[in-house]
Amino acid sequence: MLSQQLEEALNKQLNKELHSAYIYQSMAAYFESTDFEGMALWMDHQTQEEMIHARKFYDYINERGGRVRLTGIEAPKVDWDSPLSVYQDALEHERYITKSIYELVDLAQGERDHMTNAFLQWFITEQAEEEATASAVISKLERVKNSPDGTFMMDRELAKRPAPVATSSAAV
Ligand code: OFO
Repeated sequence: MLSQQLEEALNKQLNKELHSAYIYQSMAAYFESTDFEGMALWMDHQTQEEMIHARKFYDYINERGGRVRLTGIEAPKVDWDSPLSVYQDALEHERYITKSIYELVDLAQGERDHMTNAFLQWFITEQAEEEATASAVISKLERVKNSPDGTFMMDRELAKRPAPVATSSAAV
């Protein structure tokens, strides 16, 4: 059984994951509007990944006898100056999510809730990957930022990102 404090914190994280999906879908829409179809697809796949994250929290709260409570999702930003600024925002958002996961881990460890602590370890590994992926795209976009041809080639490269595959529900 989850403590009330942990149940609330996990619900907040579930909302943040849905918000992440919303942010990435808005980034995809921006890329659609500026004809960067590869980056739009990349962001669509990132959106799907965030929905998988949200689902893991949803299933875990239920599995531990908690109650999922969905709340309103904050409206995302809709416009950017360039592909580079989109990915910079993505990295900043991922760093914020990493911090949020760390706080959850601290809470679970403080309560000696080893199951929740174990559940959250998957997200720590995932956050390392999410930050590294966004950083790698930023480095490349920085190199080609004054070259329309280079940016177009990046768009084609980013189109190769495969769709995510859900592993299992809460018990990754
Ligand atoms: Fe982007 O990792 Fe979840 O939120």
